[in-house]
Amino acid sequence: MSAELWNSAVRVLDTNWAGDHMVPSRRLYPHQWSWDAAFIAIGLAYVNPTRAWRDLRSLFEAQWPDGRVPHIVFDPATAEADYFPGPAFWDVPAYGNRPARGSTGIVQPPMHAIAAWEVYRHAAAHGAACAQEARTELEWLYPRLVAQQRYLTTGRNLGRAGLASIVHPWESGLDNSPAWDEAMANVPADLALLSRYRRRDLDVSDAAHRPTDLDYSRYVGLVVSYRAEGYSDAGLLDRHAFAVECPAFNSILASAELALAQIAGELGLSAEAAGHRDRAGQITAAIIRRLWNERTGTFHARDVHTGKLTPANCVSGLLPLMLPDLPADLVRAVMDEMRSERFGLPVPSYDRTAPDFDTMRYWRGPVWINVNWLIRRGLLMHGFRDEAEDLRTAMVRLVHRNGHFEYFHPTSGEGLGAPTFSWTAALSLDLLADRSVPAYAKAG
Ligand code: 2M8
Repeated sequence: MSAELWNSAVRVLDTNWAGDHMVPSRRLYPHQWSWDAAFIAIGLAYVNPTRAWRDLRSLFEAQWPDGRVPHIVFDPATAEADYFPGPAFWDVPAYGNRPARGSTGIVQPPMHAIAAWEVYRHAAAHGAACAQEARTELEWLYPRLVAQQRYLTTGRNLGRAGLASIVHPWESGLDNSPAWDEAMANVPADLALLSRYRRRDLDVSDAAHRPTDLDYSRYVGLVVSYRAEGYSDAGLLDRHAFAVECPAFNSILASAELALAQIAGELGLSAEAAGHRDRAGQITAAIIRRLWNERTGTFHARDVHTGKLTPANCVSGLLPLMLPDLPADLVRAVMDEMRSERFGLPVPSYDRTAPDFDTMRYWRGPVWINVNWLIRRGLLMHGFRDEAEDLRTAMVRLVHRNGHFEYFHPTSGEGLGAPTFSWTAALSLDLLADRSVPAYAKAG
């Protein structure tokens, strides 16, 4: 089984390589996506580390001067009509040495420091030349990763509590998660605005699997709102309808600081390494202070406008398990929640018992490999080796039986969405190859 799965994953990644970057899927997502690039690099590290570094480099070459790493880097060779909303809709200004309309103006979870460290860790296995390349690339990336963190922890500290806010559901990567339903209800929905555009995703995928038109009208309206001031964050809370602190996004933000501590240590920057560990500790403390719900025993997203925690139980509420300094009683509570009838392994994206649990629709029920990969990291981090191994086996079986799909039906395992999806293939390689515990020091 392993050789067959390994070879099919390699084929997906070969097919989706576009010269200097990877596309998530040729038809549905024909540009480069930010957090996809990180998950993809983690898998490419085993088969083609040069491409892993090239993909990360392509993404960070599009970094904005303020440090933000755009959620999509547009491929100029792809037509505007092949993805909506495309470069003309986002209409970002020229920046650095990049022409106008080169990217979007929003971000995605900062998985890249984690990816860079993982690729670096595996590079030595490919011989001296790869180890040298890895060192050069890590040195190039480090200051850029630091700038990315600085942007998120300062420019996006909209709640003034030490957490990054997302200002668009697309920034979470968990686009139509029920975690945003309450906050999105306060975002004006202008279906007339949407009617002026064509939803390209519906040409190439099943509408029952995708976000609704109502969702899209709000997504588009939020872009128009952010775009109006050139994607500036100054005074954003006063003029923008959506600002949310997400437990998954912020857990990745804190984990990125820990990865940066490892990277800085490797580069001989011990004072910087200590700074990264401190910041990881501060973000962890803020996640607990702001997003923990004693009553439900799990984490919830906070709407910065209303101060309310979302009532929905989503996979994002389990991801603080990634944090090594999560106190033992909270680890126990998150584990109880994960083992409950609401979730189970592999974890679905949403509470299985919720009346609106939807087995088909994207981030409202289906199982995704990337978030389960993150959950596995958390399990390993806190010593749940048996469950981590069960989860690894379950993910490998799911992909082997059903294919390298974008997401999976949470009961039948049927593959859904894009059929040759890059992060599923890449993380399958990692799951087949890497059974080790991530080497992270505690933050405190
Ligand atoms: C999905 O999001 C894009 C918008 O960014 C879309 O629906 O068109 C999400 O699953 C996101 O997490 C992912 O990065 C992206 C590309 O795979 O697709």
